[in-house]
Amino acid sequence: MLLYLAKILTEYESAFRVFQYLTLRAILGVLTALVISFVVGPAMIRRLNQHKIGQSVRELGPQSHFSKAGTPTMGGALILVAISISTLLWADLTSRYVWVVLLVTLAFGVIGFIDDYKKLMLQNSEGLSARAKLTWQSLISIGAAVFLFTTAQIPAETELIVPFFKNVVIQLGWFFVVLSYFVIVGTSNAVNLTDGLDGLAILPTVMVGGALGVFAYASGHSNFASYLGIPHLPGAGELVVFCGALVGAGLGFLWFNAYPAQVFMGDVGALALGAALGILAVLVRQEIVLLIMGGVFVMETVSVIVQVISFKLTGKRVFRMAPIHHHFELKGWPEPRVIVRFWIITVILVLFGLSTLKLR
Ligand code: 57M
Repeated sequence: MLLYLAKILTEYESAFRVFQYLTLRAILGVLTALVISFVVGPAMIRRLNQHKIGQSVRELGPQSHFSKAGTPTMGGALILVAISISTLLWADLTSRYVWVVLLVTLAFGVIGFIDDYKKLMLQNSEGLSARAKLTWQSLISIGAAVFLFTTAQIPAETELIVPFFKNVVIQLGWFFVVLSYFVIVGTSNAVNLTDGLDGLAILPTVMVGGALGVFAYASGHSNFASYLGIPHLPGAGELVVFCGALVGAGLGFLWFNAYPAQVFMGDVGALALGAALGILAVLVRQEIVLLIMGGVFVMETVSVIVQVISFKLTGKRVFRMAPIHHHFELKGWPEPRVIVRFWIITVILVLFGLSTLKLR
């Protein structure tokens, strides 16, 4: 919105041209989202507390979590508001990339919101049924993937880039829709599973989202793309503004979600942020790199799959409890130790993922 305004003002004062720079708008996106989170956050936590929108904690879980009962949840709504306002202010709203990422994120947020609302307000412990959740997640992700496939302007928009191999590019055809579906729905659910300790999901989301912003910037810039040997995706650079907003909103939320958390993000945050990372990876054609950088999300998900399969087949558990963060808690690690170690793992994986830009 402000880009449009700046373009008009440039006719009268050339200094406004500075707002056309993507990097400046991305930085302003980070700061705007941060400020919104800091300003709105405390009031929102107070209101959630007043309305008793607090988490119920399952008795099956680690004992250390019992004291968390009543912590306000649905803080993810704040993240989504901050991301949306900041993106609408600083991004080029004629970009279809911007609208796709924003709409998919918000649509997954609505699914999470309904789930949280049912659990908290209507005291229905099941929330939205797993089937209903998956159906809506599928409809949204397939809808977005079909839209991207049918409106693609160049082959690179639907090809699979294989990291480390400069000349290996796989033509996906309609398989693009299938792959995108699994990436978006898979990442959404993986982030949701990870969101079980204070700050455990949000900082890796910020780090991976920020790194995908680097990929967006590089792919959208013809010189950088050709220098790095990655496909040039005209217009993809605009996604860096959304990534900036995500980083700002995420850090603003972490301020309140850091151990001991004053607020949880709820499904409204976890499902939406996971979907945001998934669709970003699809848009910048870096699905495999997402798998690497989001290794913590992958590890959490695999731990649940292994635990469930092992229990069904042998009656024995591989982990003391899944997802794997509970396993370490039950081994006696204090919560902050698990969290910070998972963050460190993500730093390493994100650096490894970023290195694929040059190592090819
Ligand atoms: C939701 N929700 C957190 C909070 C957060 C198949 C099975 C593995 C599913 C899994 C599951 O339901 N996962 C998705 C996880 C919950 O947090 C809320 O949920 C939102 C995210 N969706 O924003 O609103 C609890 O997590 C803790 N928390 C924090 N800090 C945070 O910043 O401490 C969350 C955010 C909160 C709080 O205690 O109450 C959750 O963990 O429930 N189920 C599980 O994860 C359960 N695992 C399990 O049953 N394992 C079995 C089998 C089935 C694999 C096994 O190992 O044998 C565990 N969940 C809980 N207790 N609560 C079991 C123990």
